[in-house]
This record gives sequence, structure tokens and C-alpha cells, in this order.
Amino acid sequence: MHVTARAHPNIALVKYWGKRDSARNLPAVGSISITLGDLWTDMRLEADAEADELSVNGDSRPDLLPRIASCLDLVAGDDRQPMSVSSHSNFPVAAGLASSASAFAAAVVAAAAISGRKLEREELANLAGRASGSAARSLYEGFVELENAAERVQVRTICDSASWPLSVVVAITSTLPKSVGSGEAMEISRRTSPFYERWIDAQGDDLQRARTAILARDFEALADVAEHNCLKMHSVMWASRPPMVYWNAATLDCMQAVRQLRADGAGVFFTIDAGPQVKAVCLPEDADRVRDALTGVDGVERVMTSGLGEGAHLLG
Ligand code: 2P0
Repeated sequence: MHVTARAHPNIALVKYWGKRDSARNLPAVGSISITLGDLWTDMRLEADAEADELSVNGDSRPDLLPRIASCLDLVAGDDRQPMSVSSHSNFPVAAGLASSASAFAAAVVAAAAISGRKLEREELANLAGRASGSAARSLYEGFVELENAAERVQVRTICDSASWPLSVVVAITSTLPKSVGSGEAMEISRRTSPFYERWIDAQGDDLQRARTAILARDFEALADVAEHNCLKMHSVMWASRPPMVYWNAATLDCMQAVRQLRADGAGVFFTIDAGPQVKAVCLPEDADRVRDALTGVDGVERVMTSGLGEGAHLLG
């Protein structure tokens, strides 16, 4: 017996950085993201193995198995059958493109199906979030808000893809794995960054501004709060000890190109996660122009364009 689920990565416009409970992987702040429709991870589970095994894009990856096996246990139970797990993504993994979000979102949907458990989407989101905080958002389509509740997260779509169909142009400036993983980096920030408390305190204002901008389809207001929130998160990282600087020269040049496009009248803003890639969120009519400009930046290896998309779901 086998099942396959597909999930799309998501890009936070108001970002998750910091945990309030590491053991349960509960975030310290709420976040707002967009789910990308054209990038995907397919997770296939087959209950035919003697012991759990994992392949990622065709390569055996025992190093990544414990984290995925724990996630499957959470959904299907510790007494589940061993599984052959194979994951395929159409974008580079472990390079600041939210591959863990799409992987764990797909994993919980597939694990529920293969174990015959009927779980509400919000329950699946909480289980995915235990594995990777941002994965909870990939269960949902379009513009997604994650709120911190007392013991769990609450996640919902605040605007669907069809109601505000923005585009995202992703400029890949390096495909090397990042030097410090997000989870560890967040803990370093919490312990050492002089800006960490201020970051947490100000998040509610940014969430409110972004939510209002999205509901009003106010691109300029969303651009303003998203770039501010992104640069603030990176300031927290830069001021940590040791400092965590995920950018390279091409990252900065892409940011500059996006600023220039906006000055020239294009509807576009940038955001950057725990990696060197630049995500340019834009109005669909400006996507070709943004793509051409970022393709021409020195050091950009590849450019991908995506619309917004749906939450994690079973295939077939
Ligand atoms: C986000 N990031 O909101 C933020 C912005 C990266 C920068 O969520 O430790 O892999 O597994 O809960 O979800 C990346 O962190 O972290 C992330 P864990 P995750 O998208």
C-alpha cells in the first residue's frame, strides 16, 4: 500500500523567528505567509519496508531519517508499520527555500492517509509544526496567518490565491546548504541578540499592518511592512553572537535591483529567509520584468517564478 501527498513551500511576509517552547517547537511569534503554487514537494509513503528508509530526490538520506520518522510517529503512532519514504522536490532543498515546510506538510497528510487517521487540517498543521514551525502554514492556501494560541498554533487562510493572485520570482544565488540551520540559529538569537526582545514585542504591530494590507489588497502597504519585517529579522541575526549572516553579494545586488524596479514603477518588494535567496513578490503584470532584471544580476544562478497555490493535499 502506498500514498503520495503534495505540499508547496511557503514564504513568510511577516516572519517566524524564535521559539517560546523548544520541546514542543512552539513559535514565539505569529507569522503571515504566502503558499507558492509552482514549487512542490511530493512525499510518497509505502508500508513495505523492514525498517524506515528515506530517499530525497533519488538519493538515500539516512541522516535526515530521524526527523521524518518522528513526524510520521506523531501522526500514525509509535506502533506504525515501517515505511519507505521518498521525497521529490522541483526546487533546491536546504538552501533557504522552505523545503522543510513543504516536506513536513506533505509528510503529515501522507501519514494520516496511510494510517487511516481522519484528522482536521488544523490538527495536521499542529503536527507538521512540531516537526518544523513553518510547515504548519503549508497546509493552507494563499495568504496564511499563523497565530500563537495557548498550547498550540491556529492557522488559517486570510485571503485565497484567486482573490489576490500575486507572483513570486525567486532568485537563487547559491545552492550550498546553509551554515547554521534555522532552529539552532533562532536559539542563538534568543540567547545572544540584544534586539531579540524588541523583535518579539514589535511583531504584533507588523502582523496587524500586514493583515490589514492583505485584506485591502494594498500592495504598497504590504511591501512596506514585509521589507521592514524581513530586515528587522536579519538585524536580529546579524547582532547575534556568533553573528548569522546568510546573505552574499548577489543577495544585496538583488535587493538593490528590486528597489530600483519599484522606483521605476513596478509593483515588487523583496523578502529573504534564513538563506541567500531573494524572493521578489510582485504584481503578475510585472513578473516578466522582475524576472528579467533578477536574471541579469551577477551571481544569480537560476530564477524561478511561481504564483500562489493550494494547501497540502493527497495526489491521485
Ligand atoms: C519563516 N523561517 O517564517 C522563517 C523566516 C526562516 C526565516 O520558519 O526550527 O525550518 O523547524 O521550526 O520552520 C525556517 O524555520 O524552523 C523559518 P523550525 P523552520 O518562514
